[in-house]
Amino acid sequence: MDRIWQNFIDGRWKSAVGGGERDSLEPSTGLPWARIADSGPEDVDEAVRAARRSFDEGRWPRCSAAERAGVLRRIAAVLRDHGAELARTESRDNGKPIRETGALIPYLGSYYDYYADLIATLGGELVATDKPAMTAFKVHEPLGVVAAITPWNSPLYLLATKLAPALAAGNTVVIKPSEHASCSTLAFVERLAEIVPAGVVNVVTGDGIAAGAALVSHPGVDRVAFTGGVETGRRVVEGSARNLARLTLELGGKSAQLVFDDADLTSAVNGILAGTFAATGQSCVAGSRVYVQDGMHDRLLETLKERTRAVKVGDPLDPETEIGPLAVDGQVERLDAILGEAVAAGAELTHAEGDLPEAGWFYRPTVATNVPATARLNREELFGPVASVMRFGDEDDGVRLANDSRFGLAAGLWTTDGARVQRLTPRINAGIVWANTYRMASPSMPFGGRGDSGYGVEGGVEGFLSYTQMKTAWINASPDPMPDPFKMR
Ligand code: TXE
Repeated sequence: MDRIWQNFIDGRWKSAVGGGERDSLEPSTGLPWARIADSGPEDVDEAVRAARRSFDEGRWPRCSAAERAGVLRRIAAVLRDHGAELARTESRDNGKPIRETGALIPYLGSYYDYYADLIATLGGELVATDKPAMTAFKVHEPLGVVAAITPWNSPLYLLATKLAPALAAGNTVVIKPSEHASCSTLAFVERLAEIVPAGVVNVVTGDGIAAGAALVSHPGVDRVAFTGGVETGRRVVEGSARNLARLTLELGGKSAQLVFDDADLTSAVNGILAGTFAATGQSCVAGSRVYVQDGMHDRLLETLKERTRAVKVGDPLDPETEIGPLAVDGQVERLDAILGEAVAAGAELTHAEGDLPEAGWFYRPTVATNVPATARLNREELFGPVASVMRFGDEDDGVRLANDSRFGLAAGLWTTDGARVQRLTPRINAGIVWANTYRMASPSMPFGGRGDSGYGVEGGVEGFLSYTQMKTAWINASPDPMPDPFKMR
């Protein structure tokens, strides 16, 4: 056992009130590697009260933007200086290959730096009105206590997109990481203890019902930022309604990639591999519905199958590993069931060929063909390394197929025709369109979906504003007395 982690509340480590703990399993072995607090409503209440006190009485919301920016820059430095060790923790905890976490986690510092830069320049604004002698202005104020609920597929990334703007705006935060992968969040927050005032960042671990639902519906919470599954998202809406907490929901997707006859084959194949196999397919933007135009179909499929057969599956801590295990117990059986249904309906599968490790929740990267449009494989978010490859005829056909989903998070276009990209981008029903690239993200670019993919954006200026509320002020600068409201002028 590597470590027993407690909750982090008001600057101190604390066991869950009832003393409960739960195992954190290592996906590459399926065995416990750490323990975390199994918290309930009382722990959540204590954390929210600490965050509330820090917001209502503490310095954080009232200190200068420059001071907050300084703290954000120190947080960014933690991610850069300790990125390698945090990446190792995350890779052990959720099985994501170290080649991905090792590159991503130090980069996450740029989210904290971006919001530090933003608040250093963002001011209020004077408003011209039709009323003489009045000074009218508007300013952005923090909302209060933010509940940040994160999933297991990319804990520190999905925390950065919430914590950085929330802190920049002057809010205080209670984080509830996934019970399946809490350790990298706890290790990160441990490094913040010397940097961020007590009570400003708190972490409560535990499952979705006892800890998550209690947090979302707590009367002391003003804003909920949620990334997770669709059904859970619906429950989060209901819970947060009790308190009319503001909400953003990032609920994943079933994104399409359209490959046209004129696409660059190598780029398209690399994009499909990145889109479906990165993070072992456990990525909200996974572009797993691949539609290929008739003239390109056979060539692309052959190349994709060849590359898939050679993908290296193995220990996530080995820098050579391209695909690690699935993060959560039970997902292998779920994927087997979904693929089994597709095969029974006529689908054919091509897998990676090397041996799989004996223990752990490993799954062979797979390309599926002849998948009926109605199969679960083509309808549900899979969260596994499987691409379905289908054909399409003309542009209209491609757009119709791409839009045939309840989700609306992302889409990829592969074509060398720039006018086509411009023509099709507005016709695609998704929050993000990537053309001749995939999985591109930056702190300055908003990110969010529509339909069953949720609502609201994270990232960019808009992401920051969603952690603020507007105050407008009128100041009467006239030397004349306030007129009597009951006398006609
Ligand atoms: O996520 P949950 P699950 C999708 C993906 C995956 C499926 C199920 O398809 O296979 O969802 O994953 C907390 N109130 N995504 O069930 O339950 C929970 O403890 C408040 C897409 O593991 O949504 C965890 O911290 N919180 C996705 C977080 O919600 C609750 C990322 C997410 O867990 C709660 C993850 C409740 N009632 C899964 N119930 C993406 N958008 O990238 C659970 N939680």
